[in-house]
Amino acid sequence: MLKRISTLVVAGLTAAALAACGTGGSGGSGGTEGGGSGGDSIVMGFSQVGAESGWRTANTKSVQEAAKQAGITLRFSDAQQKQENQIKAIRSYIQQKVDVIAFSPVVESGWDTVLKEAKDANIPVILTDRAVDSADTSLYKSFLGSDFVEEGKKAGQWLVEEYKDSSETVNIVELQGTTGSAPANDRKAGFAEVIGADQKFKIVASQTGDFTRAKGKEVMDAFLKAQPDIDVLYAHNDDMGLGAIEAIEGAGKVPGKDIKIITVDAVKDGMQALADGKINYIVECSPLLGPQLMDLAKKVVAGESVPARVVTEETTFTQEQAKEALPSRQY
Ligand code: GYE
Repeated sequence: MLKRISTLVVAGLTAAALAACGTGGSGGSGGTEGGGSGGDSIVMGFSQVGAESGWRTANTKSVQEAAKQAGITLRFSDAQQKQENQIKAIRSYIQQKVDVIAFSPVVESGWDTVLKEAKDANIPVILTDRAVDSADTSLYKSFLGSDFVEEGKKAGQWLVEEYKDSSETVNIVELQGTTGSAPANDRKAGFAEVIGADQKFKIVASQTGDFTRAKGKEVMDAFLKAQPDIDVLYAHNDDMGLGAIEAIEGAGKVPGKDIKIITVDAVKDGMQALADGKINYIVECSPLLGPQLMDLAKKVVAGESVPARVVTEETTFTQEQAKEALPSRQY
């Protein structure tokens, strides 16, 4: 009983905090809902990972704009890359009896309890962008997002092609995304699988840069000090790659030439660096998930069945392709 009361108090406080600092959607602290279609619009609670990268900023914008467009009232919260904040936010949405909960899980593990609470409250959950590793897939209705293993493989395939005529050892350093996150796990695995077929590829150092520019620079600085001979950097996102470029230039080396760089995302800043020759190849990961998410939400709330998995369509970019694509790049 005590536990239950304290849970309610925490949830209540979180709800107040969310209403006070929420950036999107209804913005109100209760009472009548905003949203396009009057009082009875669908209310979605959305727990975002954070604001760690250009990708994330574009994703947040896409979700907020698509909600407005669809007449869905959005209650938005930013978890600042902390799972405990996401769990609090989800509990708060359950207390608020929202119609649907969507979230991008910062890490893969540890969601079963809170997802079970949502299910018991009959509130459907949609995973967006990142996956959970729950064995019970009935805990959520759908997972909308990229195939991160495939992205890692595409990065590896470019490297294999780039070095196909060389038999010398290729020393690779890897900047991983947030530890335990689906994109970090899968981009690492896909890449390792492809390059693992040829012994000449060696990952000499691999560490997390938490998907941020600052951490990417810091870890690359350390790599450069510890590793005398780096041929390639594989960064799990553009932002870490951009931070690493600063470190490489600071060490008097030329990014894109002395050290070849492969990243994932293809946000504007990354594409600019690719067009400028500082990055060699980018695997696209689309953040524009908002419209598909709102479609799924409407169906789920209406009780219609939806596909368990919706995979985002993506491409890759060379330096030449980046120059062409940049002027019309949306994010
Ligand atoms: O690649 C990275 C962001 O989950 C796909 O998260 C997303 C990743 C994206 O911080 O830039």
